[in-house]
Amino acid sequence: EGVQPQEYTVIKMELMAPFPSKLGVLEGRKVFLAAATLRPETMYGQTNAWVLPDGKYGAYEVNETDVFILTQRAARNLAYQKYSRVPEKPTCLVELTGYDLIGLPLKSPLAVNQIIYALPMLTVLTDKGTGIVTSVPTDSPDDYMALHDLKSKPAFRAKFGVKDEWVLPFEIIPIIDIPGYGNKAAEKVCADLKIKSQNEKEKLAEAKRLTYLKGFNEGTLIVGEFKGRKVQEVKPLIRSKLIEAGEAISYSE
Ligand code: A2H
Repeated sequence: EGVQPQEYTVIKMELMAPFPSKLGVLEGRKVFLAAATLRPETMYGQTNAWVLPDGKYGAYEVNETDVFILTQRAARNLAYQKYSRVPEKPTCLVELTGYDLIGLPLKSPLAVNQIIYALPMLTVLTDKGTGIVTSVPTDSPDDYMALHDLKSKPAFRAKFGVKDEWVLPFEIIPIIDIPGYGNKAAEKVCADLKIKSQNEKEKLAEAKRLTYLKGFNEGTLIVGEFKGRKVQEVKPLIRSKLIEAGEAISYSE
C-alpha cells in the first residue's frame, strides 16, 4: 500500500426488504452495503456489487438510523472520518461472511438499474476500502472480467449459489465515451489483451493502466444530468451531490 492517503467515496447501496433470516434483527432499520470507489461519476453504470465469498464482514451501527455492512477494519476507520459519530469500537450487530451477502437485492444511487445484486468476485481485497466494491463493467476491467466469468460459466455461478436472474439480465451500460476506446472501454481493452478470466492479474493490471487514466483525463459522460461534460470536470460535482443527498460519504485511509 502506498503512503498517500486514498480519498474514496463510499456509496450507500440500500438493502431491500424482506431481509434474509440471518439479517432478521436488522428489520426496520436502514441497512446499506457500503462500497468504496474512486470513480463516483461512473455510478450510473452499476450492474451489481462485489463481495469476497470467504471475506469476513459485519453489520455496524453508524448512527441512529443507518447500519453499514463492511469489514471490521473499515468500520473502525469510520471513527476517524469527518462525517461520522462512529465510536472507535463500533458495535457489530451481526457477523457475516461474503456468502451471506451473495444475492442480496440492492438499490444504489444514480444506477440506471433499479435493483442490483451482490455477487462474488475472487479478487476483492479485505484490507482495502470497505471490502465491498461497486461494479461498473463498462469502465473497470476487473468488473468486466468478473461479470463475464459469472455470465459465461454456469458452473461458476453454481459453485457460489448465484441464480441466473441475478446476473443474466444485466447488460453492461455505456456511460463514458473515451476517444480511441469507445463507450465500453473495459470490454475493448480486455478483448485487445485477450484476457480470459478475472484471475489474470498481470494482464488486468495492464488493462487498468490503459483505461483508467484515459477515462479520467479524456472521457466524456454520455448519460445523466451532466451528459456531454468531461469526466474530470464532473467527478467532484457528482461526488458532492451524492454526499449532500446522504447517498454517500467521504472515506479516506
Ligand atoms: B473503482 P485503489 Cl468504473 N478490493 O470503482 C478490490 N478492488 C477494490 C476494493 C477492494 N477492497 N475497493 C475498491 N476497489 C476498486 C469503480 C471504478 C474503479 C471504475 C474504474 C476504475 C476504478 C467501479 N468498480 O478504480 O487500489 C474500486 O473500483 C481505479 C483504480 O485504491 C475502486 O474504484 O486505487 C478502486 O478499486 C480503488 O483502487
